[in-house]
Amino acid sequence: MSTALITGITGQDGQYLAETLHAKGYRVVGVVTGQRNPHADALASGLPFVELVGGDLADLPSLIAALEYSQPDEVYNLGAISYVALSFKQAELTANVNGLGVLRLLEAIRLVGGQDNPIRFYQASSSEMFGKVRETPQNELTPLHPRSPYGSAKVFGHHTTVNYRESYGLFACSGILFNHESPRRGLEFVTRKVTNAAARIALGLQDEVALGNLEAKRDWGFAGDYVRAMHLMLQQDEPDDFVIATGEARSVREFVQLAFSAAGIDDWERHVRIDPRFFRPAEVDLLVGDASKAHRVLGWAPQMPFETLVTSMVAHDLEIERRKLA
Ligand code: F7E
Repeated sequence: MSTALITGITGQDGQYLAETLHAKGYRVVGVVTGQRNPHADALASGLPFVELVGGDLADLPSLIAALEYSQPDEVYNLGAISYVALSFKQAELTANVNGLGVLRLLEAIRLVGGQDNPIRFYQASSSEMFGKVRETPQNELTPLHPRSPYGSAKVFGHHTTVNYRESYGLFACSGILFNHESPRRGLEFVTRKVTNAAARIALGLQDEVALGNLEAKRDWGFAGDYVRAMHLMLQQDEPDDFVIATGEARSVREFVQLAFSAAGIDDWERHVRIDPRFFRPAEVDLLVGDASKAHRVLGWAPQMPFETLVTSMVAHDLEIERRKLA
C-alpha cells in the first residue's frame, strides 16, 4: 500500500485528490494547520479515511515530524494562501507560506528521505506565474511575469522545486495548473461567488451581487479532472513540469451570463453591481494554457466541458440554498 502525504488537505483540491488516491488504494495522510482547525472537523466527517497529522508550511520541524510519522511514498504540496486578492493584503505571509513553505517541505524531504531519496514530490504551481503574459497560449517554456504577491511566491516555489530536482536528484514535479473549479470551491473565488449568488437570487434570497473586473479572461477547468494529472505526474519514469489547462478562455462576464441563465435568470445585468473593492492593484487580463505536453506524455485530457462545470456548480448551490430554506 502506497502512502500519500497531502498539505492543503482541507481545500478543494486536497479533498478531490484524497478521494482519487483513496480509490486507488492509497493510505492518505493530510497535514492540518492550527489549533482546533474547524476545517479538520468537517474533513473528519466528510472524508473519514484521511489520517490527519499536525503541521504548518511555516514551521520546518513540524514538516519533518509529519514526514517521519507518515513515511510517505508521495508528497503533494497543495497548501497555500490561494486567494490572490488576499495576497495583496498579506504579502509577507503569502511569501512565507507559498514561497518559503515549498523550500521548507523540500528540505524536510531531503532530511527524512536520506541518500537514495525515494519520496516523490508534487508542487502546486499556478498559471498566476504567467501574469502579464508574454505569449498566448502559455506553455511550460513561457517566461514568467507574476502580477501579485501570490504569483511571485508561486514563482519562487516553482523554481525551488526545479532546483531541488536538478541539485539533489529529487523526484520533484511542478504542475502549472490553470484555474480549476467545482462545487467545493470557496465562496471568495469568482466562479463560486457567482454560482452561489445566482442560486440565491433565483430563490429570492438576495437581489444583487457585487463584482469587480468582468473583462478578465480565464481558462476554467474542473478540479476533479486536474487532480488526476497531479497523480499521473508522480507515476512517470522521470520528474518534469506540466501545464494543466483546457485551452479555452472565457471572460468573467461570460461565466456570469451562463451561470445566471442556468439558474433561470435572463436579465443578469440587473443583478450585478460593479464594485471597485473587487478590482486588484494589478490584474491578470488573460490566461489560457497549452496542455499538449500533458496530453502527449501523461495521456491526460480534461473530461468535463465548461458548460457542464458551470451548470453543475449552479445546481449544487441551488440545492444547498433550498435545503437551508426547508
Ligand atoms: O479571480 C476577477 C478577478 O479569485 C478570477 C486561484 O485558485 O486561480 C485562482 O486565482 C478573476 C480575476 O481566481 C471578482 O479580478 C471579478 O481576474 O476566482 P479568482 P484567480 O485570481 O484567477 C489561480 C490559477 C490560482 O492559482 C489561485 O490560487 O475574476 N473577478 N470580480 C473577481 N474575482 C473575485 N475573487 N471576486 C470578484 O468579485
